[in-house]
Amino acid sequence: QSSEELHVFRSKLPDISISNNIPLHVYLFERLSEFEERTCLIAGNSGETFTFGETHLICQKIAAGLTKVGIEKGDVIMTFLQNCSEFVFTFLASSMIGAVITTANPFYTKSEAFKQLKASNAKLIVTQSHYVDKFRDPAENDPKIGEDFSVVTIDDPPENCLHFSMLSEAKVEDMPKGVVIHPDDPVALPFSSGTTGLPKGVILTHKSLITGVAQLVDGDNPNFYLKHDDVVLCVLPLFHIFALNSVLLVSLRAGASVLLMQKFEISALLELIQKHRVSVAAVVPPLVLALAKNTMVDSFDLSSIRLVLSGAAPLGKELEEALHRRVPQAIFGQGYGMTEAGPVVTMCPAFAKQPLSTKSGSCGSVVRNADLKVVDPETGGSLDRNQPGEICIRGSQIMKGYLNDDEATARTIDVDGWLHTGDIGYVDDDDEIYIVDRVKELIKFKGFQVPPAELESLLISHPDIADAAVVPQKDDAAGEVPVAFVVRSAQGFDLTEEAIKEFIAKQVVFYKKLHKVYFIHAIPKSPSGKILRKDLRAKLAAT
Ligand code: AYL
Repeated sequence: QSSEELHVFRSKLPDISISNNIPLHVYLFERLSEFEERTCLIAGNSGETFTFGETHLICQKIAAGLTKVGIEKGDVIMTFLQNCSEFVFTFLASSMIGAVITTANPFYTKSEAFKQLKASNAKLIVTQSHYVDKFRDPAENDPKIGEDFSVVTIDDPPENCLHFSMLSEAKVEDMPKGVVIHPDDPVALPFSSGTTGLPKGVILTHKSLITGVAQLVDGDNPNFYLKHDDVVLCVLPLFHIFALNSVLLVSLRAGASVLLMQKFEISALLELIQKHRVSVAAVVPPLVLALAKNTMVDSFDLSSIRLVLSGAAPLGKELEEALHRRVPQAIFGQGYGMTEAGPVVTMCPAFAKQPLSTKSGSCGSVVRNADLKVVDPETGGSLDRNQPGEICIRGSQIMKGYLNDDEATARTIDVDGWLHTGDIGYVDDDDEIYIVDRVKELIKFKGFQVPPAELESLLISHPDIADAAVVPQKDDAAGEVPVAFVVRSAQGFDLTEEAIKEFIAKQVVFYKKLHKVYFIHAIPKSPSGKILRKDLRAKLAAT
């Protein structure tokens, strides 16, 4: 930074003391004796409920069960599940024995699932029986069920798999004794492509996840104030950090109930909100769109909702206002974050116990106990208010680094501890932050990550494709969709757009599908060989 002034932005909320030197599960259940009888989880489809006391007991049993099936401290367990109580139990039980959860999307294709399985070196997968086939018939050097990893299903187990009761019916007395957990030990390993390249394991430690939760719900004046009688909607997937942090973990800590929904279906959602009197809803922009536009909404009582948190992708003002007209009593606000950032960077201060006003379109203010700066992407110097630049965040909540990728880690977290988000934003005169652009490659389809590098490597593996680049195209419903620029190889002159789309669609989860293919003579690249994505995006804007 040399002689220039360093502009650092801090929360208006004072720093608090955070007990981040204990294991995550101990922190989350710290007030168990107070919460014991309260409802912790509500399974939306069955109506089954678990109190905090029951939840804690089940988790301890599963911790014993995991040990019985050979899981030890440091081992990785993959959850390949939609939202369900078993996800929650497995996550917390894993923390209890010092193991690590890698969360994967159960809609992943076989090749996506195997990639994460191999990269994370998971020893156990917890899933549903109808997903097990994705882990069968491995290729030559892929891990094998029964040899390299075990599979537990939460319903009737198919061949070679164990039933979840194997874990949940273990005895609490058999919990391993003497497991010592260090604050810097990993506890979660979600995958993210970050600012560039393929998906990578994001190492989140006990300390980072505790800090991330405490920044939201701890202190006398919590930034994201949850009350004991709150019912928090969990319709967004728990395998993604947004719901994991801002729905599940914060509710556990604060003693609020979590209503688990397996998947988004508008009428079931509206019914559950009405029935369970949901008071806090975490949403993504496409869900806001559905709620704002669907006429069914008018026939349900949504008066219980007091707070709506939107995150994971940009939310348009018009959309926010349209939904607000339907739930006028609710406070609206955004959170902005990134898996690697632990995850929340900024949060709406109108959600605080002593609320501060916010402007529509802002993503809130930087979380407490953290530093934020805005840097000029050209010079690297820090910028003052109202000047857009790359958002950087520093604090104990950020990831330890990427799994087995020191180079990507060093590219993302600099020597002074700043995590570079790849997002362009600015801080206004009222300390509110606005995200205006993204300099990283990442494409966001309905808040889901679409890493262009992953699609490019698939495209290039096609014998008739000589070169390819994937960039985002604006889309009303999804925010952005991936589109490809393709250079056909000499023998590939009759390769069609449809054939390419199908070739990709077979290999990827629904939100990574290509929406359009443009044929081109050469991919524009910098002298060092980097794809000039800006040029391609400009080309799209011009069409
Ligand atoms: P990842 N507005 C605009 N862009 C956003 C926003 C937002 N409110 N939130 C996230 N993004 C984009 O890792 C941004 O480009 O985590 C960011 O770098 O899947 C990228 O999404 C990160 O994608 C919360 C609120 C967690 C948000 C989050 C972040 C989850 C997305 C907890 O309470």
